[in-house]
Amino acid sequence: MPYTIDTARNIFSNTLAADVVPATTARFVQLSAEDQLALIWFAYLEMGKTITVAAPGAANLQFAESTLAQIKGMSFVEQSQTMCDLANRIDTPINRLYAVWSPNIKLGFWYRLGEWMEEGFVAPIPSGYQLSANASAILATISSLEGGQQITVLRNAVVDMGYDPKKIEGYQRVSEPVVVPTQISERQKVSIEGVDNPTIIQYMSNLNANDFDALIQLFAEDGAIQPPFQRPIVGKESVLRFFREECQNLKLVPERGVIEPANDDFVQIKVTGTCQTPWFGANVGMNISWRFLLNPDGKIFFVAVDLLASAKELLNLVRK
Ligand code: 45D
Repeated sequence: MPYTIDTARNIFSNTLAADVVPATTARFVQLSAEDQLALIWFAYLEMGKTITVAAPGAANLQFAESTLAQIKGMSFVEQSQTMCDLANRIDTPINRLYAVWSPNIKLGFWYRLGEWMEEGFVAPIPSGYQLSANASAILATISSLEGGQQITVLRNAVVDMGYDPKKIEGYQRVSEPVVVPTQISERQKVSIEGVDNPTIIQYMSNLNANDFDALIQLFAEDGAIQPPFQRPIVGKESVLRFFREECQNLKLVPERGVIEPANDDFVQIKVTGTCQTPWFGANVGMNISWRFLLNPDGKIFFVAVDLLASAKELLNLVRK
């Protein structure tokens, strides 16, 4: 039977992803808006004691600048309402703007609001705010997670706020400009224990170099990528857009892997290692696996990127 995207998703099906992340996100979105904001505030403060988030670049903030200025000009009551509206995902002008921003713009926007909350320009979480019992339990869960899982929960919370873009007719996404790829001579050589397949080596190297035009050439026409806890993004055009909008300045550190033949002259390859986001750099190494299915032409038909349940999973290269 020829592979479909759906059957491809099952390769190396014994890979253990950090399901605690979507489970925690699902609990989080049930909370009241006030609780959501306060919980993130406490989680962010707590995390800030051990890991520092990098200030967003100007490119990430330029599209949020006028909205930020608008919020800064509001009264504390209006500011609190605006932040609650974001968490409540209702239909407001600001929520419609927020909806079409790339994840990095959304994160940069909240980074700046957080700074202003600390500096007294934006309404703080009321001192002595009491989290509900549910919110306290979720905060305890988040605190117990490893760093890569914590920042993924926070990122999810931020990405899911605002109005639902699918409800905006003909919406145009807004994302930061694409940076120039790293010069070939400056690129670090990739080596992966157990995997010398050129498509895989080039995938890692091109992604690390922000060379998305070269990267997309490695994919089959109907190829797909499945980011952690997301549905597959299918077709070269959509995959390229995803790379340009959401994958700049990542650092992939693949360590080891296995290659084995699959049906119909396809090849399946699993690689494990870590990945860094520009927001936290080497402070947070996320434990990752890449599950590739290459077609007989050596093109990527499917790749799933999973955030692993634990560091122990990095050694799970069983051929299943
Ligand atoms: O509500 O091979 C306040 C792909 C309180 C590509 C706040 C990949 C109120 C292919 C604190 C102000 C991308 C799939 C809020 C690989 C409030 C590929 C602010 C994987 C919200 C490997 C909160 C990449 C703030 C991966 C400012 C896995 C929170 C990338 C900031 C993962 C949180 C990246 C930040 C992650 C979180 C980044 C900056 C998880 C960043 C997370």
